[in-house]
Formats: sequence, C-alpha cells, structure tokens
Amino acid sequence: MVKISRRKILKYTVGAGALLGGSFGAFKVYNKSSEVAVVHSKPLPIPPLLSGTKSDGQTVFNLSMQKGVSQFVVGKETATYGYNGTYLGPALVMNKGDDVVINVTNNLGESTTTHWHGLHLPARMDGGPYSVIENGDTWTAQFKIMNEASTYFYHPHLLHNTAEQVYRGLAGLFIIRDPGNEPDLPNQYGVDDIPLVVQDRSFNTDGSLRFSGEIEGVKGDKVLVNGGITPIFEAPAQFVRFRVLNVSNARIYNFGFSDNRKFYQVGTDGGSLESPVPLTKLLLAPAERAEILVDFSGQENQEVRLVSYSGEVASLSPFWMPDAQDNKTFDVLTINVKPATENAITTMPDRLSTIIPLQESQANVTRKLSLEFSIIGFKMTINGQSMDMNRIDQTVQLGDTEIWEFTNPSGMVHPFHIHDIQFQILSRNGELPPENERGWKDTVLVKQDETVRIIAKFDDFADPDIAYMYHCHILGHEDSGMMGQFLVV
Ligand SMILES: [Cu+2]
Repeated sequence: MVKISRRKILKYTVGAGALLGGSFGAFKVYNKSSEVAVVHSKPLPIPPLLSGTKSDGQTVFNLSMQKGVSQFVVGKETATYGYNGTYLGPALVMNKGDDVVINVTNNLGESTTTHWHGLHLPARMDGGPYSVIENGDTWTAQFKIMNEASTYFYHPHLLHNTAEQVYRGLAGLFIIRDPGNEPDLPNQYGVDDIPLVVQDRSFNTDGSLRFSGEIEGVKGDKVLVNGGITPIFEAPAQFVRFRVLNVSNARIYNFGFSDNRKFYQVGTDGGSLESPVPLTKLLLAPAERAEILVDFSGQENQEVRLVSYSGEVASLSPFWMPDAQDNKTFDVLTINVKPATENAITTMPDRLSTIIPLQESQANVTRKLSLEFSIIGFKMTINGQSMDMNRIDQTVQLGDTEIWEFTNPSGMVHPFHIHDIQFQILSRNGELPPENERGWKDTVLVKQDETVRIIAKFDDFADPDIAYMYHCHILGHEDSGMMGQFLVV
C-alpha cells in the first residue's frame, strides 16, 4: 500500500488546502532518524557467482525467492528476503549469445515476480507484472542473451508492490561477458572486478527493517554495499574495476572518493563507453549502473573512502523534503590498499568500444511523456494517467526507431526506465548529455523541469498480448502509478 507522510501533505496544503481539508488524521507521521547500533565494518561481502549448469545447449539457473534472517542490528535479528540466501542473491554470470533457462521458485509466502532489468528479451520472459509467480510456484524464463557485456540486475516487479519486496532484500546481479569482444579491463571477480550494490536502509530498535510505503519512496540512514553496512574492501594496489549499481528504492548518490581522486567511467547501464571518461563525481540514480576504474597503484597501506557527496546535489529535488543524508557527505565503503596481485592490469585502454549514434532523422515516431504528480488522489502519473493493466498506453511497430521525450513538471526527479531496449540519450534541455552518459542506457534521470530526449530501436520481439513496462524507478513512484505499458507489434 502506498502511504503519504503527514509532512508531505502539510507541504501540499499550501496550494491545495481546500481540496484536502479534514483528511490528515488518517496518515501516520514517520520518525526517520534511527538510533540503533548496527553491525558494520565487516569485510565487503561479494555476491557468489552462479554460472549455471549446461544442459542440451542451454545454461540453466535455479533461483529460490525465500525468507531469511540477517544480522544488521547489534543483538537483534532482521527478517529479510533473498534469492538463494537471506539477503540479495547470487551474481548470474553468462556470455553474450548464451541460451539461458532461469527457474524462479517463490517460497516467500506471497505473490511476486522477477524481472530481468536491462535485458533485451521477449515480453513474456521479461518478468514484469504479467508474470506473477504465486507462492509455491516456479516460473521459468527462457531467452537468449543479446545484450552487450555489462552489469544488469534482477528484482521483483509485482504491480503496486515492488518497493517493499526489494526493500526486504530481493535483488541480484547479472554479469554478462563477451570474451574476445569486450575491452581488456580487470576481470578477476572479487579481486579486481568488484560489484558494489549500493542500498540505503533504516532499522527499528527491534532489528526489523523500517519500511514505509511513502509515495515519494523510502530512504534509509544506513548504507549497505552488497548487503553489508558501510563495509571495508581490501583493494589490490592496481587498477580495480567497480561495477556500481544503485539498487536503492529512492536515493540518488553523488559518488566520489574522500581524497577527491580522479577515476574513470568505462561503462554505462548497457555496455562500454567508447573511451574512459575521467570523473571526480558520479551521479547515480536508482537502477542506474556505472563501471568505473580506480587506480590504486603504489598506494599500499593507504586508506581511502568511497563516499556520496550528496549535499552538493541537494538542490536536485528541493520541493520534496530531503532527509539528513541528502544534505551531507556520507561514507559508503572504506578501501584499504594491499599488495598488488601477480597478474595485475597496469594500464587502461584508450578505446573501449564503438557506439554508432542513432540519428534523429532515423526516427519513425516521437512520443511525449510528461511525468507528473496529481494533487487529486495523490498519484504519480504519466501524461495524467496512472498505471492500469487494462490499458495499453503505447503501441510500437517492430523495427521502428523512436524518440521518447520526457518532461518533468512534477517538482521531483524521476529515474525513468524502459523495458526491453537499451537507448541513447539525445539531449538534456537541448544540450548533449555529459560524456559519461553517451553510452547505452536503460534508465535516465529526468531532473525537475528538465526535458530529456532519448532514442531507441525496437527490434526482434513482437507480441500482441503481453506488454513491456516503462516507469519511474523510484519504487514508491512506480507503486503509486508512475508506470505505463507498451506493446511491440
Ligand atoms: Cu519518480
């Protein structure tokens, strides 16, 4: 259920008091500060790799969605959900071109789905709200891996109930490799090729996760990386690749290092950039991914922290009341540098891939999507409409190239995700996107009052019955209706 905090309602009463009069008593006030002592500083957990079993030319993976107990709060137990474990899930590793079968068994005691975020596949294999897995059932997805080598993820996608299931721990990674065709980057998993699944959570004093179904999305005051609270990573003194994923329900991070060092972004959501882009800050919204290279050469015995310079981007969303974390710099991961490994990568390639730009002149259709907040009914909408499974919002012709133009008068930010495709960002307010966004994307942050234009080709999979979703990836927004569906025919 989507709830709205009293504070937010009070903000809206400035302009809409007459509409809302008398209804405040039904809403609960949430105290967002949590004083619990948490278990942290443990070594960075590394999600186990799952490479599947070969059978008749297919690679078969088995996932079980289950309940568990995790240790986050000193002396208390936290009820959590996980895939094949108590919190998060294994990293499924596969090669481009593989034919995969993924069996997903639901042992949660409630309905769910599992969606393969960023993957190009048939709509009926996509794991969105059409593919409900009832408790006790197994759903089998079968598809070919067509995506470029990069980092993708999987998570529940049940209509109106995605936020809570993800918050309780359900998410895991795909690592797609493409031997012979991907750039020569650090690739010793867990040594110099490190996934960083970044999430924020709050805990009650009894150890339980503090989830609230607020429409603006739940934020937490503790930072988890791969399911460990602000952990420590021992980095070898060489180039290290971090696959950074924002799997938070609502929080945007402005990543950087405590010594303000330069690092290089080498990949976006759906593949490598053309060449490494030097950065000192990396803005990453929910569901976005970035691969970065950090050079620790010659820094043995030094310590540096990965932090979020969130205070520097607090103005991104002034209309909505930020929490304390939004106004400061906070730690994400402590890195201690240890000796280099024997087969360390000591250079960085100049050239990573070739990305052929999709041209506006190729587009068959331009669609306009206005991301809005409706004061009447407190709903998040797209073009004034809230998600309805009985309504198809867009119909795309197979093989067409389309421009989707997002505008955002809502007073909030929206990381917008489109299923099935990888797209290119044409422009932000008429300007080229920054260099580190000039790669394949499946999620784009649309800032308030910004116009963002993206372009994509809808190839390979048509289905007159099953639609793909497009939605905001602030999960509270998605659950409260900021989602639509498109058919490819
Ligand atoms: Cu949103």
